[in-house]
Amino acid sequence: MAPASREAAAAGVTCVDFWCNEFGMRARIALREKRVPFEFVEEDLRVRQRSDLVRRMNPVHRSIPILIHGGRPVCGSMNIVEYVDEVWSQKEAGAATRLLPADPLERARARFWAEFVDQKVYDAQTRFFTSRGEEKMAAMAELLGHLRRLEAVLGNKAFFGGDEFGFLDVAFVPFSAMFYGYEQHGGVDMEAECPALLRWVRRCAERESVRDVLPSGLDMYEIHREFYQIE
Ligand SMILES: N[C@@H](CCC(=O)N[C@@H](CS)C(=O)NCC(=O)O)C(=O)O
Repeated sequence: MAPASREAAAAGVTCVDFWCNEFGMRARIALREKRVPFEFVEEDLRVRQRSDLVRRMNPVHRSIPILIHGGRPVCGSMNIVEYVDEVWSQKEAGAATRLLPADPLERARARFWAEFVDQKVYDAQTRFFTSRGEEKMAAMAELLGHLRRLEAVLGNKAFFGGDEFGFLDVAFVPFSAMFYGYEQHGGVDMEAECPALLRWVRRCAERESVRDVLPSGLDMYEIHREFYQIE
């Protein structure tokens, strides 16, 4: 493990992740929103075998991201976001207050749509990248359908929860790094297909937390080509 910065050591927070992991980006955005110093330990997903650290800290799934706080692991990206939101709930200078809405109904809705991203969007995106021919085109159409549904949830609001950047924005914004790949690989014009989502992406990108974490569309596309062996 690389030596931690003094601040990260003081906070006792480590995030084990790979730079282009959509799930892990959520954890890192949440930590940055809350101004929590943390050590980043890279787990290279291009290497098949998971490290001893991952196998020890997440023996059930052996997946990343993993947040290690005071030596104890928290696994599952949205679980990590909720944990960070609860533990660092005090307003630090310039930090986000709560990522989850205060209202129970709004909280339930935010969790519902975050799960929709994990199940529907991620699944269609994976099929889009891994399939060929008609199957690929069907996956793209399905993916666009899911994105339009999310666009309807966003409506005229600045962010999914209203005026403030919050839980569902954190859950979904990492996927926007793939939009360039959808265009290059699926031949769609994202601006024309989902204009409101694209405005939301630009709004999110004004945030330091998002800019610091999200890779460029080109870098994401290149690594997906490598992962999925796309010519
Ligand atoms: N539901 C999990 C999904 C995490 C996940 O699937 N991570 C993948 C990378 S996208 C992983 O670590 N896979 C381990 C491997 O490929 O060996 C979460 O939200 O954290």
